[in-house]
Amino acid sequence: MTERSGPTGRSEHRRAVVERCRAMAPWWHSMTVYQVYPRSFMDSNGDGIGDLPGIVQRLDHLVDLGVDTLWVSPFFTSPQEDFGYDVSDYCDVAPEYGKLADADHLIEEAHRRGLRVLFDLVLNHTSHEHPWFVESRSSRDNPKADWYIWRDGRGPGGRKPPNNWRSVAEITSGWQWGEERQQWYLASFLPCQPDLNWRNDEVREEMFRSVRFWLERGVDGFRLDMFGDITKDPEFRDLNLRPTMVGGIPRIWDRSPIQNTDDNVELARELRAVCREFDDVGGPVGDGPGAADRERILIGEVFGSAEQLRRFLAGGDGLQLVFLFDFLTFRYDPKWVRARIEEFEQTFPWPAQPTYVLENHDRTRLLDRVGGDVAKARVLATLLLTLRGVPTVYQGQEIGQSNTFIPLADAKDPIVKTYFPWMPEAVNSRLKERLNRDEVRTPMQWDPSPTVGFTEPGVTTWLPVNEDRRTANVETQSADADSLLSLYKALFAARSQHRALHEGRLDLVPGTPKGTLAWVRSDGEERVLVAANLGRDAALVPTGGPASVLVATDRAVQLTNGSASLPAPSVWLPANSAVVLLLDGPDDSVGA
Ligand code: TEU
Ligand code: CA
Repeated sequence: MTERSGPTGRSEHRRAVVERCRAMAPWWHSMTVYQVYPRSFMDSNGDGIGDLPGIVQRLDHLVDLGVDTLWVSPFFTSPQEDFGYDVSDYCDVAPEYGKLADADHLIEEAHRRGLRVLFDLVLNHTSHEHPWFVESRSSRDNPKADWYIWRDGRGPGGRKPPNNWRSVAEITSGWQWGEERQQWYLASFLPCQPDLNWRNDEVREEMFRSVRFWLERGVDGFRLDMFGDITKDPEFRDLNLRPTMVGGIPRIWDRSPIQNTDDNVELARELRAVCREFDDVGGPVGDGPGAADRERILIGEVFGSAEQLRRFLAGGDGLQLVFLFDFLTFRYDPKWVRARIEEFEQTFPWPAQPTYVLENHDRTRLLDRVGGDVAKARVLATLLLTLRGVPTVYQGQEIGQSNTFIPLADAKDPIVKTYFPWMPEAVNSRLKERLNRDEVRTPMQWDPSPTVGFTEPGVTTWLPVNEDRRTANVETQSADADSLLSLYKALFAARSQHRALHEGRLDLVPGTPKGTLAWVRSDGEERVLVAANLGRDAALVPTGGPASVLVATDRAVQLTNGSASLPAPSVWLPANSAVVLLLDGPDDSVGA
């Protein structure tokens, strides 16, 4: 950040070069992502379970909202123990979601509307029901014996795990006993998800074959599940204790031997090379500036510091993007927000792009994090869509769906069933980080009816419908200019209409009043000022000159053009409000 016009000729030169290159930025630079959890988005055939034809039926919602890229969580063949994150055939569709032709149709229908499509690739593990694992576990010398990570145990009869590697939940070992082989297999997430052995060339080739399978069918890229966990220490060294917090979750172990390894960065390069084979394949998508640009993209689900995660970009030869999850557990505090923006700007300078995420299918909804205060949710939406980088919106976030409380005893989520069946409900109901992921996976609310337009009336939905449906639904909010949905639409529209907002540089404004923060996005002559008041009191933020309002979260937001008592042109922001302003002229004195 704050790389303001430098004093030396050299930095001016760099700025000029950057400005020129921005004009040729690849399509994903200005990408906005909408995450669909297929089981809960739209049910087309009345079985209470969302499906691929259902997604197609609702694609126009994405267009109306103004996003340009759809990410679909896994819909491949699976026993659904982890609802699709346990794949048993990478090249086919689970019957409850449709047929292969439905996946093709989804890509086609999305492209026809100018939307890009990302699928979700689970490379770290398969389902234990995948034929590869069934074969692998059957004996020590079958052809796929080495396709998963098998080791002899320690102690008498090898009945103790090979080392101290922990599963992601960390409360149990990462090793599971395989009776037939009398050996242990590694399962980083759940026991039903054995980790593939990526050091085996046949595994690599076979997985790359599945990647090509979807690239050939026209998919624009992939979200990569647990990407940083794939290649582990070849020496199987023990983990050391190092208690810390990562993304609001307590971590006991230093996972560096099994997470974000150099070999895993190498894998990012290999995968990118596979994608590059397809960069010129396929017709144009949409009619925007990047219309003919078929670069396929990779966005990694990775965990660690921004500094560690940047390595996955491999200087432009690795993943194009990594998810930065800090905002999933944001602190509603201008100092915290400012520090994150500074960190992301420093770590991911142009042409790299940071990413911003407030919600996904794993974590507590943001409305629950702000005590149900919609004004705060509106401020956060404004940050998400005006910062420099790629924003992701999770289905239902745009209408302010909240967590649906579901007691642990009723959980379908395997995390609860595997790791926390012992947890008393009295404790669970008080946890701020919700354990049961079902709570954020209830049906998408299209209208206020009991089955919310997700399925036919009277059908029992796979998870219960949230009671907030009466106000948090697409139909009701579409008819209300002051709704959260209308705000999201206005923000997406401003973002795509103003290059400064989707491709411009970002400069934080120093010295704004207590409780506030502000930044300027600029591209050539165009300058947009975003100011947010996260404080308890109203505040006046100087605009540095004349401006006009593009979007405001609150009707009370007001511009003051300078008067005897208030000489500097400013914007008046009530508590918990934000504004997006188009500045007149290329003046550089904002915040002065
Ligand atoms: O999640 C990986 C992961 O470590 C976390 O997101 C975890 O789910 C969360 O901290 C617990 O609340 C990915 C997917 O997003 C998740 O849905 C899958 O279950 C998991 O991988 C296994 O594939
Ligand atoms: Ca269905």
